[in-house]
Amino acid sequence: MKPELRGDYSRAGPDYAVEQNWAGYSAAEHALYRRLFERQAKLVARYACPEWIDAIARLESAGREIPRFDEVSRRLRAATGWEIVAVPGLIPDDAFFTHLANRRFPVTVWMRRPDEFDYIVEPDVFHDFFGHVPLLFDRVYADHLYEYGKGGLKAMRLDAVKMLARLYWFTIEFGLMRTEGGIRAYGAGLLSSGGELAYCVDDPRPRRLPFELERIMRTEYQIDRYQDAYFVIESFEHLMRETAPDFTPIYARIRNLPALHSP
Ligand code: HBI
Ligand code: FE
Repeated sequence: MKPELRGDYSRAGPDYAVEQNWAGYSAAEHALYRRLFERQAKLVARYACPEWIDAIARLESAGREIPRFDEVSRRLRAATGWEIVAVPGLIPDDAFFTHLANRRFPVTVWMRRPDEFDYIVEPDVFHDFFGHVPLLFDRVYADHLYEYGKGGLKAMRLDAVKMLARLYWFTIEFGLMRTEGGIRAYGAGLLSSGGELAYCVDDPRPRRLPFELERIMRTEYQIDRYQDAYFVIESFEHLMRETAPDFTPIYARIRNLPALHSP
């Protein structure tokens, strides 16, 4: 992986899996995790989608300390057949897609520093666990992610990963959902963010666009600031339906069209 990544890749296997080494976390790291959890816990009732709220209730120990991945994996396997695979951080696309295509979600093992309480560039254990893991308990969401993983391996063969990564960005990381109670967040980047979780729902500035696959696949995104546009699904069933077709003709059609910036 790129040298500037901060995780310890020295003991990673060929699939980039590592031991979580739960005993290795310091009391300070558990305390920081708890502070992050408590900050978000104040916001999720108002801003998170119902599926996430239902799932976190089943992970009661999730707030006290950094979770034990093997313990959660046992619960997760029983619920949707998924499990957590501990990784040192960001991993190459083929390893990432292969894990998803085998119903394994890569969760980073390291914890951010206290000075990164409000913003962190690379996903740490809090972003990955708090943002991504609860929704893996939802059958439809989990099935979509499984299809995404298989689609990712295909996209690599078609040199279309850049287009597919935008789909992941505007759904799994920064997606919004329309619910009876109004717009709610399901994206992990939103659910784990101290500021963007309220912003994405309440702030009048960002655009909230109906889900449109081809438009999403053409839309550039910023990684170091709040999004100026979000895409809104009606439900995970809706997301599943919209992403069911074979993407090959779509890639061919949009590959050489200019990227869209402010969607
Ligand atoms: N690795 N650990 C980890 N987590 C991710 O979310 C991730 C990754 N590698 C590649 C990647 N995401 C994206 O490039 C793909 O969605 C395209
Ligand atoms: Fe993420």
